[in-house]
Amino acid sequence: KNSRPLYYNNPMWPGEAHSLKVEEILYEGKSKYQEILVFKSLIYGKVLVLDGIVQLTEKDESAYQEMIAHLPLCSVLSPKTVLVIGGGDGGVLREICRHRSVEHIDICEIDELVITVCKEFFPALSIGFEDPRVQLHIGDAVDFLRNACEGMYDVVIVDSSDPIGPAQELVEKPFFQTIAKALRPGGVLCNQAESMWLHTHLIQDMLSICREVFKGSVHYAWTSVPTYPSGVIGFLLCSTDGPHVDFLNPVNPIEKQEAAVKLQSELRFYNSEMHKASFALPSFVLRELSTT
Ligand code: AAT
Repeated sequence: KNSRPLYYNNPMWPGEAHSLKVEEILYEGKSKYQEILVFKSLIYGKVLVLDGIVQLTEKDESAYQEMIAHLPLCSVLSPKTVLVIGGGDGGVLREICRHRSVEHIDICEIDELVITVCKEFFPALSIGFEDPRVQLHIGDAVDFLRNACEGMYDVVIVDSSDPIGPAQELVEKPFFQTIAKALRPGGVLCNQAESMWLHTHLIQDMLSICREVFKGSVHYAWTSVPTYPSGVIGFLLCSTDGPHVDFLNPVNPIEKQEAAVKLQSELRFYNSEMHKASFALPSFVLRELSTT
């Protein structure tokens, strides 16, 4: 349609766009917060797009959801309470639910329509909402965290969209401070942290905020997601003051967990080798991130 915006003008990646052949448009709508689009692509299966930005495709969603969930969950012994910010498709919930030790998962998603649409078009992801340990909260994560109990969570996962639109405040210092407060001593945050090829300044800013706010360890990891801008996406892993967390050598390896054989055959991307490898950074990234 002529009315569609020109997506190569997105300020997060000016002058750049990635194209996927649309076989069929399955859903187009607008919520209070964003435009929602679901289409069937030629090679990547169904695709979820928010405000013109690909959030997931059926073909490569496992790379993102498995890494953002298991990197933090395998870095602490016996995680029990988890908070997910964003993640309305349910894929991160699906991954967290694989951990038997987990007793309670809160999820705070701002846009109820994302959940409704994903339940219809992405049942393999939204299955995450069916687990009885999951409690859904519809609202802005900034407010949710302001009211969260102190020291309540072992792990917080921020699976949020890019910081334009409803996720703007989710890269600012007060937000990270409320997360640190909501974590128990030695608790862990894993935060979606954009592309090392496109957003080194944003990553630098987030890193320096997190180094001030989180008194344990702070690391950057990354993975390959072909349909995200530049084909990679990063994660910020931080721990609060308390028992030391060694992110690089998982203390709670996925291979050693209960029902591990079944679990490993279900995982498409994550394993302990991928975990360790994800912290290796190219020289230009090491240089740019070390000065902050
Ligand atoms: N797993 C899919 C990947 C996502 S989804 C990001 C979700 O964060 C969206 O459903 C959006 O509605 C939600 N969200 C945005 N802002 C807020 C907020 N303030 N509070 C709660 N939820 C919010 C992310 C893909 C990353 C793509 C990188 N280019």
